Amino acid sequence: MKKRLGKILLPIAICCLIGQALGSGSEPVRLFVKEVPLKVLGKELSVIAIEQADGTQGYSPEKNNGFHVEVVNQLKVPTSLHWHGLILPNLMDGVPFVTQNPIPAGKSFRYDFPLKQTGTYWMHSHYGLQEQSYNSAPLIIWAPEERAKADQQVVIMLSDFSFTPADQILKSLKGGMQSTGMKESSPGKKMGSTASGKMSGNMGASSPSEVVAQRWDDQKQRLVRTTVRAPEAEIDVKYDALLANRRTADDPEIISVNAGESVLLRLIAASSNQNFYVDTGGLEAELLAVDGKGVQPIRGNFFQLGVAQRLDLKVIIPKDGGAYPILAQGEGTKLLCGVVLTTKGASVPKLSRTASISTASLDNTQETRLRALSPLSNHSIDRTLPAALGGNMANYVWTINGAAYPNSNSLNMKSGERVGIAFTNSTGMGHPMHLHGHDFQVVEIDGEKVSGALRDTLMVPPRSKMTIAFDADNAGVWPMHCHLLYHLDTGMFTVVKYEGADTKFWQPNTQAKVFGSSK
Ligand SMILES: [Cu+2]
Repeated sequence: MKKRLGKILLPIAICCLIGQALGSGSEPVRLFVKEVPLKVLGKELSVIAIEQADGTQGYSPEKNNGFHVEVVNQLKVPTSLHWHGLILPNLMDGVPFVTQNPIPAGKSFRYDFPLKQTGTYWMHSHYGLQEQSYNSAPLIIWAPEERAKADQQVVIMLSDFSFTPADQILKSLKGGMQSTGMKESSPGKKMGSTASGKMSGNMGASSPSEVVAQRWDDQKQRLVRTTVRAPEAEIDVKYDALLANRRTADDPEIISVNAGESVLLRLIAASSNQNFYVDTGGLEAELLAVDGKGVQPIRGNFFQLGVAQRLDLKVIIPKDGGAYPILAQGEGTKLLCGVVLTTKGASVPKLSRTASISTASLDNTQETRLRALSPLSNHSIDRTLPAALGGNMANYVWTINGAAYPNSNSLNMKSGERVGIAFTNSTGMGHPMHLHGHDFQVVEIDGEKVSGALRDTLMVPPRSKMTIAFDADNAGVWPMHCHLLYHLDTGMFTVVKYEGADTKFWQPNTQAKVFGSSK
């Protein structure tokens, strides 16, 4: 038996070694993009999942083995998967009409590259509005130091749910804009209408009321929940429910944990248009990483999480055990979702799907406190590119530097430069801005210089100015866009382009044609 096993294992080992040396050629993990049933609030519907043959959601490779995936498109329509936050070769980035052609129905596409990072990442379709149908999954990159962070680790994917199909949400956003006739006021006010199946809800900047917000408790040096009299956050899509690991709060995932042990919560905002506040309640948490990248630990029990961002929160289960809900409230809503951590024998509380009051906008309370564990090298910025975030309400169009995609405007740079991008948000909504293919550092927040977090997605709050910096060391054509799906699909999308980059796949006009297709 041992001999037989040796016969099997030896060729595999040799194969792996060759594969590693070449950076490709390893046996890929097949990821099936397929339709699956999902029951939400008593109704059965068909959504999308990214699963391995054994049903595992997504892909969680060992850093040292590299990334080896064959995406098999089992949908009836084209797709393409983006590996969010990964530093990878340009043509592996998975963005249709920027770095590759879409994967046709029934076809597959191979992705192979070495891994440079570890920690909490995720994958999602970059095709049309498929992300709203949960064409997304976790992507955790393992290494011994990631495993050593806690006794137990839990992935919590947050998403937003509407009974209204995504293309109709987009239609009502566009239609709603026209019918409300708000043309000339400030972009913030103009962008205030709300789309949902019912076309009801938070219609823009409200007058101050009691809302949930985050506060830094200076005395105890921790991030906490507070309530303030302030306007409710502006949102433009009103969802029917929020989901944690695809489940509503009244039917939450119950996760067994051990008394006295540490648990690392890897939270992923895989939502399409909904930002969150994360509440660990009675468990004191230590924020260890944002967007997969280490920060100097910050304590607290209340955290901000913008669309597409991640939080690694370490909690310790008390010695006498118990049941501990981990909740997320949607920004500008009363909607809640969550999971429950529970020790053996503890009675599990019922969770409500709604909070008693709504929330304020995400702001810079948390971001100004974050310090990268591994900041960029000490070097001044060679080139600063402006990125003015705006909106034009006449037809629900969101813009970067006054232009809506598709256009061939790009932010241009040269290899070897330290590049800054200066965001100014003149609108009334926050925009979670994502740059593909690079880690960047937050270096300035509202006029104040900081050695902030390394990230791949930056929440730029309403009327805020923030500057990021990164080293132009990964040539190509890289998308940079708002990660609110209905903003990116209506123009808040551009590319950063290296001088001399190969642009053969970059076809803005063709890309724009599939924006807005929900399948
Ligand atoms: Cu946006």
